[in-house]
Amino acid sequence: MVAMISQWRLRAAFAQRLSQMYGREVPAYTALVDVSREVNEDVLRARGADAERLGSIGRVGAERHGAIRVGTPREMKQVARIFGALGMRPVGFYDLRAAASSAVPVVSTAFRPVEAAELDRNPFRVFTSMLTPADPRFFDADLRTRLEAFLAGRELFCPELLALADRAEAERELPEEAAERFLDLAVSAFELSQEPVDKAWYETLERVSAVAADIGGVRSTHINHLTPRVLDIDELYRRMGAYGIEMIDSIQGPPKWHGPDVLLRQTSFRALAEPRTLRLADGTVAAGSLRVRFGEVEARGIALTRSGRELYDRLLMLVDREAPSHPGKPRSDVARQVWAEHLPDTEHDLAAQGLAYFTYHLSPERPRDGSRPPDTVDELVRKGWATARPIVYEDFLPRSAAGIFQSNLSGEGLRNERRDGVAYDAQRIAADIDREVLDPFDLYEQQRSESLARLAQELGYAQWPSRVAGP
Ligand code: OOG
Ligand code: NI
Repeated sequence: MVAMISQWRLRAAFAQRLSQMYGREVPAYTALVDVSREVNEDVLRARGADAERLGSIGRVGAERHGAIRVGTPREMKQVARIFGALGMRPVGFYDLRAAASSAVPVVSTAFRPVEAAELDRNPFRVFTSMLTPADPRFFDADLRTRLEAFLAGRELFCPELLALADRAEAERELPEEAAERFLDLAVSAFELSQEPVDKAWYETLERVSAVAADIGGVRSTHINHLTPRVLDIDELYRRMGAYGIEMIDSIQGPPKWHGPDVLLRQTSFRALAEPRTLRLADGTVAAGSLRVRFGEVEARGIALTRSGRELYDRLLMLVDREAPSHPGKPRSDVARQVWAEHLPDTEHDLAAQGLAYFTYHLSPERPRDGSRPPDTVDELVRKGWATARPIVYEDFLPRSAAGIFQSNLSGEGLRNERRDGVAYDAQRIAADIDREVLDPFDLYEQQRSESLARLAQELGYAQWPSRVAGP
């Protein structure tokens, strides 16, 4: 009998092989993974079971996100097929043109598993950006035409890879041999190409935007970074210094504070000069180097609801406003203060104020004295009938993403604000790739409401009593 490899195994194998490949290409990545593992082991020793509140150590240790960048809707659609094979769906829309102050002419989505069981098996996700050559703030008509012609003439993914991807997506598995072939082709599609880079063309794009050059200046794509998850990012940041790896000067996202971890905190080391061959104007080939790929690490917290997220965005603005009036005080200290003032500092209060997502589960220690369970979620939890488990934030943050992009750009690039940008949104990406782009809030909400439906059934309610506020 032929062994069949299921989608989640394909996904886990792809993430692992990509990691091996990237570690060969960028040795500093391996250092980052090693330090992350050490930090995670230390946190687990120090905090015990509490360290696993936002995911088992098995999940966290294997957890990675990748970032890739493509040039056209056609390429984006092919990427969607490859990730579709791995059980990953497009979630969320990020407009980094708006979020970044320097020239980052891309719009993005993230491919990831969406069901809780799949996330538990392997939560691999890939932040995927697409160039916007039609945006006149960055590209004039002439450059746009040349860029689109260049992109139209390249092939990132071979037909055999795409055919295998379609089969894996349709059948939700592949026979072992086909799986091997698929994984080989898929991983090598994201390897750094040895093909010489046309120096003049690359530099033409680089004057506009280093990101545009990285995407449209070469005839292939590559993994830009691969990010491990760490349980204590502040400790990791300190230890990387000891390894002699220079990190960017801050951790993006929420500050370190005494309350629960929410959303996502990220930091990175600066893009490294990597040897690349360059083709010069006279046709000769010369050794050169390009600085585009970097290393990043992240800590994940609890997913916030829409109103929690609005509060988060407001707090960021407050920190922006406050920071200049405290010269000499680190921004992170200002942020910590703003946080302490405005954000509830317990999981219970985050839930009670509708700011964060939790799932609810019948407690094995519930009262057994024949009493009737209370009929609000809050009381069920407080009186020991149910327990609340935080839902991990599985997505990204536009401002952090822009910060990471920006901290790794060689120059600001050019951007003509007198021109209007072209509009882009989730619907337009969905049309480009012919797939629904899912709303992350809907996915978290669904997890929450499914858990409540299960709980109601276990409590013997035909449905939730009408006075229940929560579900
Ligand atoms: C993507 C930057 C965004 C993140 O973790 O927010 C990102 C890129 O550099 O291509 O990866
Ligand atoms: Ni990233």
